[in-house]
Amino acid sequence: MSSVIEIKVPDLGNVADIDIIEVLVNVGDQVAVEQTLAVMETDKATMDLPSSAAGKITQVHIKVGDKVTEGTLIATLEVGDVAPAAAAESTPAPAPVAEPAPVVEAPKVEVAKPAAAPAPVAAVVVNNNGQKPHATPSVRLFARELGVDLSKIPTGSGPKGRYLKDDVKNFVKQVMASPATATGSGIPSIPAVDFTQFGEVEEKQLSKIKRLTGQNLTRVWLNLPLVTYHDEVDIGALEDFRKAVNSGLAKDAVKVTGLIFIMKALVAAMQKYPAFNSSLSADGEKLIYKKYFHIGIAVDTPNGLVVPVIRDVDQKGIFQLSAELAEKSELARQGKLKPADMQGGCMTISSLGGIGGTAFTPIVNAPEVAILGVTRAKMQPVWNGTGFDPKLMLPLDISYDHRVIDGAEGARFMEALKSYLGDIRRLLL
Ligand code: CAO
Repeated sequence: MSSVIEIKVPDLGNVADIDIIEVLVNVGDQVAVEQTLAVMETDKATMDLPSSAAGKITQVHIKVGDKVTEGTLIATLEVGDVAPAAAAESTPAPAPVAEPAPVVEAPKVEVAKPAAAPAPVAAVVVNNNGQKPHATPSVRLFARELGVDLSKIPTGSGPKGRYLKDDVKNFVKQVMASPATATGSGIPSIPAVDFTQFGEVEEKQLSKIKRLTGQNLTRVWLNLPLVTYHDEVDIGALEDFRKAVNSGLAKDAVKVTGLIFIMKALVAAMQKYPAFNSSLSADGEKLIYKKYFHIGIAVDTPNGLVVPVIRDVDQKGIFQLSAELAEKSELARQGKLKPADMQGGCMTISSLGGIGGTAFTPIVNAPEVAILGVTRAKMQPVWNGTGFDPKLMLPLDISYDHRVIDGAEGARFMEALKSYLGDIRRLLL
């Protein structure tokens, strides 16, 4: 059997004529115990007016701008199977002040809560000296639920600059729409500068590839704890072998570059250390180990960086891989790669060796967990115990997601990779 109860303003400790600044329910709404029905504000504090019972609102007796005092009727509620006497006993009370460092004492209230009621929404003491953003407890709760720091929102659009729910919603929308802060990191954006004040300028639209790459790199940079480990390996023997292989090729055949051997050596190291051929599950709880070995190769194109994927590198020979890389990198430069050509990579190689460099810190192509950077090999004196030998040293950089790979494993992986590149006969073992 249902009954009707009246929700009134409780004892506020000799404070009268308090403004109603928000009414959060309408006739017909279903409300839960302790759900905030309205918000009051004095010149020093804001307080929620919670419901003492669960039920359906049949009448709302107040509106924004009304002044209320102890006993003022707020709403009438139809509740199921509750004796009116019991309901009347649980007169609602504003929830106690729970935010740190209140600047004034909260109004004295008699709190009469049902034993098993959820923790009430805290009434918040608002400091109007700018120390705490001006917002009602319900808006604060809403902001907290979305992880929004109210102080990051420049202005509130409510009366006296008070933050409203819409301000929080708009802020979230703005953050989601911004590629640079798409993770909700709240990092302040780079301020706009009028460069014409310093000299002549020209504006050019970024290519689509550059824009998309930029968004992806920013996402990875903000989400992954990256470590980069640098080392170098003597590739003198490998280069001799590569030259011998190329000298035996027909004139129009695709030349084998060092990168092809690096791909084969990388796969062998991934087979030895399978964590490098894994991805974290979206909830971060599991590692997904891949049994296939598809390697992405970063290719420099006039429109920006693209990463074609060479599939099943473990099952292909040097010449087949050379032909495929030549074909894919040409398609990339002509902007003719299909989306499928750029999907499914297990690990990426970013080689700047044809250009120069001694070391760099490549950014992992997530959800992959590691990337290998390569710069230009050069002759260097290497100490042999009694004197210096001239050696062709290839610099290698490996960046990895530290959530998946720890430092020692990263170093061991690099040692394995170096052992294969230092003596490619090891690939046969
Ligand atoms: N050390 C010394 N020489 C190297 C070398 C290295 N590490 N890597 C390549 N070379 C040499 C090659 O042997 C070749 O020499 P020859 O002309 O005498 O044969 C020359 O440099 C050019 O090589 P290449 O770049 O055409 O071929 P590749 O297989 O090494 O690389 C590709 C192919 C597609 C990776 C490359 O053309 C490319 O686009 N590189 C840029 C990738 C990039 O932008 N990475 C950055 C990503 S992060 O922003």
